[in-house]
Amino acid sequence: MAARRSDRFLASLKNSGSVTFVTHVHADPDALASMMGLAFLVEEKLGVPTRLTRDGPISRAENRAMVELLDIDLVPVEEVEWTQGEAVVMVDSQPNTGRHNLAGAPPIAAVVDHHDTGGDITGIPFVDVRDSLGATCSIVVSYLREQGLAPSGQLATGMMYGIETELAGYPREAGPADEAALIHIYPLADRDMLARIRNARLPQSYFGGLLQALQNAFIYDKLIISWVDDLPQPELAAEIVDALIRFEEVDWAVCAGVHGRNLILSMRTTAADARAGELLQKVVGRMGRAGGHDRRAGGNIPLPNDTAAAMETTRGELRKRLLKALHIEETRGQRLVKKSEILENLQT
Ligand SMILES: [Mn+2]
Repeated sequence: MAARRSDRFLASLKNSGSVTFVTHVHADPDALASMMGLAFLVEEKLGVPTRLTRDGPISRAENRAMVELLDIDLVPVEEVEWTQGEAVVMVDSQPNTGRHNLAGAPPIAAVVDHHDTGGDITGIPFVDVRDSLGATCSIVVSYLREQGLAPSGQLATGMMYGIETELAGYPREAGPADEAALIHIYPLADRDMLARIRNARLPQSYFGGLLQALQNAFIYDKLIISWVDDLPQPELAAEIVDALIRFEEVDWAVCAGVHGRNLILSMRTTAADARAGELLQKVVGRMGRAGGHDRRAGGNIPLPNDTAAAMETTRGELRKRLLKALHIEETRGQRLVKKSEILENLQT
């Protein structure tokens, strides 16, 4: 009988003294809970210590609530002191796609992911990349089931939220394995904790960012782009496009917001045959990095400096490439909210 995936995953790590998990920049719930679940598997089955890392801050309110309530211990990846005999496992991401500060790290032993946009996986001993799945957590749940391990309430809550956030609004990105995973872990999850994560309280900066995003949203035919000068936190870009894609006049939504020296990109589409991850990767090209799924994508373009001119040049180039990729004629964007209305609202 051929070895099960979870057996092969464990076999690839069996000679390691410890296992460190890494994931993409600004880890999301799927990434966080996948690391938790695989760390549990490794500790239970191999008896070696594990650690979880983060690449960049986690600032979205729900994700911070998740980290706090589930008590997830994360080491900033740039502060990790790599040791001899340690194995590195990458989850919810692939090498050379979503920024990883892995200088001085041992080679990657395993990759477990579900993104469409492939990375450089040649020579990696264990690879399980299934883009037919809605969430990496669903792969992790299947491993735990294969190995006969029952997750704790905390872990089940995390994986439940990881799958839920990946599928929210995009059920067609789910496969039977996602449904099976949800059905399996729902009875084990702490619904009260889940509710506290889902309804995490928001900082004042969230509302300022949202207002800025709406005031700077422009419609180009079937595309809407929100240009945010000052994103209070990078993950807000995703929250903004999730709202904008519900606008009935468009099929594509992009938020391009400046955070530090980076232009953070988030994209959504309702187009049935779209491959958003690949499209955004092509659009961004060598300007930066991008990746994602059929209907959702994200990316980031480093700005050469923090002058308004540099920002305008980058934005202009991005707009041109987006319009071209979506076969939209170069036009002046129409404001989502008229400037006169914005000014009028301020006067009353
Ligand atoms: Mn994911």
